[in-house]
Amino acid sequence: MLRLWGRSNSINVQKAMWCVAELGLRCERIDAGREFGRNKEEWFLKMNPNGLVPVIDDRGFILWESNAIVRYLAETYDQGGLCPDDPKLRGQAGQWMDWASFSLGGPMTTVFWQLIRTPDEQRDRAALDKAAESCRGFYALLDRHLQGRDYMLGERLTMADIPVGAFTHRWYALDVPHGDFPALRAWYEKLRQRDGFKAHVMLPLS
Ligand SMILES: N[C@@H](CCC(=O)N[C@@H](CS)C(=O)NCC(=O)O)C(=O)O
Repeated sequence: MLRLWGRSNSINVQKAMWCVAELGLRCERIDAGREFGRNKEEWFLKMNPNGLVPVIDDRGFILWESNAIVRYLAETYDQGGLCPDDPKLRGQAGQWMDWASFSLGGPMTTVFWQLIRTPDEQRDRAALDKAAESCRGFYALLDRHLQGRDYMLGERLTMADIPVGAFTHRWYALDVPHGDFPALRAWYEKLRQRDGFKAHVMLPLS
């Protein structure tokens, strides 16, 4: 059976677990990271020398990095579905997955840490406002992309939706001005109907 190490409130764990749920795979999730510890122990560092979650063990095959995990699971268990057959579409899926991590992810992490993990009196308001403004710019871009599309790559959910979808849930759960983005909101409402999204992404922020 597939095993995954990582606490349920980590966005990177959420991406992987949402993917697992979309694929209908049986998976044992073991809490690790922050208050659960385990991730700096020797046996864990043998799996992931970075000491970070998530990590999966798929019948002896160890893999870390959440986007790589999503890509591996989609390719292994749903080629032609979550993982598109067409190499061009697959390339675009990778493009949006990397964009979520390397463009949107930076300011989203600042907003999340400032609002959820930093006590009010220690908050850096200027950094928070600047990051939130930057996020609105990225969500405006996403809104334009989603106009006329049901999902990131067109008519069906693919692995391209997973990282941006997880960030978008956080965005709407964070207490900042979100901007008026109808296509983004319509896509997000579709994600909210999915069992895997409900179970693994729509969790209280902590
Ligand atoms: N690029 C990595 C980042 C992994 C990462 O930073 N994980 C965080 C949780 S989101 C972590 O393990 N933090 C330490 C901890 O929870 O103790 C990925 O996408 O998997």
